[in-house]
Amino acid sequence: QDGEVGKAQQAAAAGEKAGGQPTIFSKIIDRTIPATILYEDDKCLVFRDVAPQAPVHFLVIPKRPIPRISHVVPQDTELLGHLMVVAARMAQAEGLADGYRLVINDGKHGAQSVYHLHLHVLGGRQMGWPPG
Ligand code: DGP
Repeated sequence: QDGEVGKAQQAAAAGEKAGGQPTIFSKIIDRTIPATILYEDDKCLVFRDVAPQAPVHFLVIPKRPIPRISHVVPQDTELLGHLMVVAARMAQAEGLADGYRLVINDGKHGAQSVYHLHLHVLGGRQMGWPPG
């Protein structure tokens, strides 16, 4: 597999082996590597995607490194709700009044490439359906 899906599949294989090791997103949280940060609070961080797939494309991540959505437990309910509320507020702040897409990729088939849970918020253009 070439391209993004191929990369995601390789990352999935590596992610399974690494078993919850810190990812590049931990380094963004602790400012070891730079990112364009849009919002931060005690539970989450919002920053622009380095490879935007739409005119507006940012990520909402929990500071606690949950590896993937399929690993969440009932105790994560409040945190997950918080991420959704922040995503919606930030979409409004970014001017996405005509709508937007929220995406969570999970695992190999979901083409997840970074094993630190993140919500993608994409907007500023017409989206298609179904996604690829
Ligand atoms: P996913 O395929 O759902 O795991 O998406 C991971 C996203 O993370 C992808 O859209 C590119 C983005 N990304 C990867 N590395 C970095 C980075 O170092 N900085 C930023 N800002 N985004 C990154």
